[in-house]
Amino acid sequence: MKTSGTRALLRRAFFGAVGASMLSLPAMAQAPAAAPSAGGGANMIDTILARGSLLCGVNTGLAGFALPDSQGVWRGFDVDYCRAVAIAIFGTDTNRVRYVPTTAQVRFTALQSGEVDMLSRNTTWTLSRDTSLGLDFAGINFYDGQGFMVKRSLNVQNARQLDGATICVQPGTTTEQNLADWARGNRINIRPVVIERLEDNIAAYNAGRCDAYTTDVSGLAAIRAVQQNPNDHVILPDVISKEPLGPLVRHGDQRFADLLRWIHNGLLAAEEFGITAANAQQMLANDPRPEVQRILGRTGGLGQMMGVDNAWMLNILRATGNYAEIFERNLTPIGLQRGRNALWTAPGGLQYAPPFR
Ligand SMILES: N[C@@H](CCC(=O)N[C@@H](CS)C(=O)NCC(=O)O)C(=O)O
Repeated sequence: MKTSGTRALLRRAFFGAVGASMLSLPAMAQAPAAAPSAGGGANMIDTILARGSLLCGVNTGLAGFALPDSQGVWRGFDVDYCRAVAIAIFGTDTNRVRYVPTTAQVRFTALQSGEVDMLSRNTTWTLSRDTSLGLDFAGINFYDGQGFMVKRSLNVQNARQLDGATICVQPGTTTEQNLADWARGNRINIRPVVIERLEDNIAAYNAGRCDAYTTDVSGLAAIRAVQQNPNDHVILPDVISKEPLGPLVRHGDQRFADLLRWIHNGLLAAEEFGITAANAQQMLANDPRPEVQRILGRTGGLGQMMGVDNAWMLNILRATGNYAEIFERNLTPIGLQRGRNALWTAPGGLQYAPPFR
């Protein structure tokens, strides 16, 4: 259980982050960086190396996923994926990632225009995003689904009881579409209140302008964790959609997409083989299993096949730890359990890495 001290810190960081992003967003919109010929077959690894940093599009501020701490250092599950990519490319993440906060609405334009090299934020893989937006999803690093949060005092037990309710929702999201589908499909009458910015949604929900707030369950957990009294809010048991979340890049450089895909696979494989931040170096020296030696880069030349150093996964693992370590450091504190995001070897787990060979 989290202490109220931690909660106060999370709260401060959350609202601080949102404030900062409000200032930086108009500037971002006006100045879409020197685009590395967006989508046009640019060699992203070389572009990033030449620039000296990775431009990683993250959330504007979601506890556990992407949020600056009290020192202004970005932390979270999605942030660790940005760091991992920088480490694969540069060998280190020290000052090699520039975090660009992106709202739900601007995120795809930010990626298409070249303002960011990749998105690492709660983005659902859908057919239309994968094809008509010219983007490529590099895997599913978090299996999620859409839920509802209500005030405990409303005494609502399940989503069906939301008939007639006002529900706050952000535009530019699958959330907005699913809410409409769900209401229509179940003949439930809801009144959506579409509010652009996350913090304005939360303010509206807190002020009682909406009976419920809806987004991915992971987002609800993050938002609930930074509420004044998390226990005053309930995440209903109903999950009305599939939200497979993962990092994405532009079409045009398969090598960069491959790198992201295999970083995620590498984090999973490391968990499967028991390679951690603390023991990676030692396992490189002592572990007799050939696949462990290939993951850690002693044999197989797998890094080279992707255009990075063979020690790519060793370096990443020493910095971020494996998938379980990333999950436990960032998401366990906001109350999320592994569930479907457990390895395939655990009951109900869906996370599965193809072979390292
Ligand atoms: N997974 C859904 C929803 C993702 C999403 O962007 N959710 C909102 C609500 S938690 C968010 O992150 N907003 C942050 C922002 O716009 O600043 C999607 O890909 O459309």
